[in-house]
Amino acid sequence: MTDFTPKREDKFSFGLWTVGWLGRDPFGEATRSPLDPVEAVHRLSDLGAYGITFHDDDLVPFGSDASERSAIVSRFRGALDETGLAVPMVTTNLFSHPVFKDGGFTANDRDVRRFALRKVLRNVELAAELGAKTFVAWGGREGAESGAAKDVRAALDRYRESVDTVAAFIKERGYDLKLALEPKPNEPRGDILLPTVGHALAFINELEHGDIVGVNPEVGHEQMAGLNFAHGIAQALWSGKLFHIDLNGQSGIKYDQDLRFGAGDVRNAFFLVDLLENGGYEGPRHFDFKPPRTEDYDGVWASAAGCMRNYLILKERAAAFRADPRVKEALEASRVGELSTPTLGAGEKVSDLLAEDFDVDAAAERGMAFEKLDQLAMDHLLGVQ
Ligand code: GLT
Ligand code: MN
Ligand code: MN
Repeated sequence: MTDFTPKREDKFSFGLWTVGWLGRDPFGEATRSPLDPVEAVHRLSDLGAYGITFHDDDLVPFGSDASERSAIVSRFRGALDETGLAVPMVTTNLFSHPVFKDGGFTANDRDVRRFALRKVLRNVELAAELGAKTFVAWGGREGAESGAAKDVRAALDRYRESVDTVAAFIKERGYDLKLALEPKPNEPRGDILLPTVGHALAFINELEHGDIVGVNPEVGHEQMAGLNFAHGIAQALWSGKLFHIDLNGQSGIKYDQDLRFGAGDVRNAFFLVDLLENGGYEGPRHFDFKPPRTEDYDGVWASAAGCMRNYLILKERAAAFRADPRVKEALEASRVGELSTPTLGAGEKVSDLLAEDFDVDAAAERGMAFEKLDQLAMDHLLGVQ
């Protein structure tokens, strides 16, 4: 039996807001008491994680003054030094405080936009100070509930202006930091701007400093839109824009469940891990989940451990799938490798293509043998061989 104990080199990281979620939802109060960030660092380190991430306000409560901030940061740093845990990513809370009710970067109120930008720029300094390499921007409040309330084209102008300003600031300061935009279709806004990976990639192409801007897709967010997450990740990788990832679980098109990784759509999780492990992604395997509010702290740590365990199990299953000679044969029969051959030959002219003869009926009759291949994947996923 394989040992599924997480190691530092597995690069598992967790948001402070995940294990620290108190269980407050739109229908009920908190079911857990606050978690000290220093304890979170120690517990995650003991479980085998390599990193912890946070929003500015998760660590330093909104409204703290400079001396409070520096005391909190230095105590947190002490725990990092003691455990060797890294801070690979930092993000900004532009959604909790009532001032952000209509968004941060795209609020209609210009003063709010200027405040949001200042909050982000200050947090970029903290991210650089703690050695983070990725700075995530999730625009959960950037959106609308009604048609006339938001001029979407103007909002996108302002979104671009802010992201470019932050990226230019990072370059000017010489920070070794990249920005990653996190798409989500809805919740908390009725409709959020940059709702999917595809929208975010198209937006990045319009930026002046898009070279240091990529995406931080979250499993559940794409699935809330009914999309195939592994396909979205493949396109982000293909574009060289997968800077970071939020792993969790989701069962179909409904509210953002933030289940532990591996729960929900386990088939997509299998193909996702296969892709991450073989597709050249070297960044953190970051979990953005919410331990259900039914759990006490024992349940929280069991849930965090489960995220890592499920990743490692799926990694092993995906490796066994790829190594199986029957799978190699099935891939061949399905002509999967043939897709890597360019459609036109090197130097071939369109006139040659136009002149070609083709037996359409014979090609139409050939089966693609995908079902056999998929069943082999199922067998491996279910641990039956
Ligand atoms: C919030 C959201 C997450 C984002 C976090 C980063 S905040 O919890 O639900 O998906 O990744 O801002
Ligand atoms: Mn997320
Ligand atoms: Mn989510």
